[in-house]
Amino acid sequence: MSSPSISTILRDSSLPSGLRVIAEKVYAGDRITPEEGQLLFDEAPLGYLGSLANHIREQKHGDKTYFNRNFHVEPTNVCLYTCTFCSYSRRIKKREDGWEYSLDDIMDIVKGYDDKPVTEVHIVGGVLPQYDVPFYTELFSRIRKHRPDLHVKALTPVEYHYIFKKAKISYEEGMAQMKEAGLQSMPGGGAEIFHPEIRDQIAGGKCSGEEWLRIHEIWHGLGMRSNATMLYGHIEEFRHRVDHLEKLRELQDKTGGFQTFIPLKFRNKNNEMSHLDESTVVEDLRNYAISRIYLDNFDHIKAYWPMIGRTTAQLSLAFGVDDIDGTIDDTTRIYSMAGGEQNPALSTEALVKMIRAVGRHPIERGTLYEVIEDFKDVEFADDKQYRGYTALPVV
Ligand code: V47
Ligand code: SF4
Repeated sequence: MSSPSISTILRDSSLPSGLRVIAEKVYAGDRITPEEGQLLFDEAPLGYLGSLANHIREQKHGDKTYFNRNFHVEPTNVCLYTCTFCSYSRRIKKREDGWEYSLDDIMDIVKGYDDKPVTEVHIVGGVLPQYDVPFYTELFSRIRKHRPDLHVKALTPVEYHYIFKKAKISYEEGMAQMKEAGLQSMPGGGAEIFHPEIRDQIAGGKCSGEEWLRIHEIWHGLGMRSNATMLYGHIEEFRHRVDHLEKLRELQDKTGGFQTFIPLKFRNKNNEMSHLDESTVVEDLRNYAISRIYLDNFDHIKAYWPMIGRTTAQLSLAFGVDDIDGTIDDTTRIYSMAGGEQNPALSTEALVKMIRAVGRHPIERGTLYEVIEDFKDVEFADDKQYRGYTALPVV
């Protein structure tokens, strides 16, 4: 895939000096400042951002594009909190409209995948008192015992902060217990926007930005890995996004424990912020590219396709993204309820074809980015055409 190179960008005499300095820094492999991050959000054109972000992406990964085979388990959609962007949760007063699975219910869901070649279970859901430390330690150890090859990626600092407080144990003690029980990594959710000016309005009551960062720091200190997200495109300003990225970059300098950054586009169906317009595709691509440029110490930038749709996910691969997640089944309701894909299920073959159709090299990965299967030379029966995308010939 080709975008104008940075040297082409640098030959453009009409390029404003601030943007030229940033392009020179990226070319030299240097870090940009928060002020330069702000300038990118305020003024940088899409084509310029794509060139810089793609340069970094190709320096780090060439054409490699990662996906994994996972499934989601959501123990409950009833929640004590009332985040204004959440389309998924039911208030506790209306808990009869939701679901609250027991340990056995969840194990039945996990067992339903026994004959499927999944490598990861992603567990996240609402916050309720019965889902406490003993519940989750029992769940993690039962899953690991039942299926040791399945990587358990579970819960966020939102749940951990709540359950450790309730159990009157420190974050350090709590995360050590989770590791002991079989937790292997933490997903990136619950980060939203760290800055209290925004967080207090959209996610008041749940853990603060500092607490979110502290729990990840402790987890990394145990030698473990996690992801990070940013929920963007609602009431925040660009300066709040820069602040969020800066805090993640600072923590990553300290621990090196983050694997992937996942920008999450706010979807406006069925929630208290439905009156807000959603960000445009151009804004989404600009945000991916700036994230790639800013987070020089993150290995991967992920586009979560069930949320942004397949076509934007394909486009994002030219704007700094090198991972498009992956599912094999319809197991998450978080995004379909908020306006994402109604049936977020794609077979491995379909994901591979989506990636190839934009000239990239698909690789199935495990949660920790270990290569499970390289699909560069794997041929499928109908390689010429896939749901309107023109697939490239297999090379
Ligand atoms: O924290 C909720 C977001 C997150 C909406 O780590 C919404 O691999 C948009 O973090 N519009 C949970 N976003 C999901 C998450 C995630 C997803 C995929 C992969 C990984 C990973 C992590 O979903 C929440 C919140 O920020 N969210 N409602 C909405 N209306
Ligand atoms: Fe609860 Fe999470 Fe929804 Fe907030 S985003 S209301 S914490 S389920």
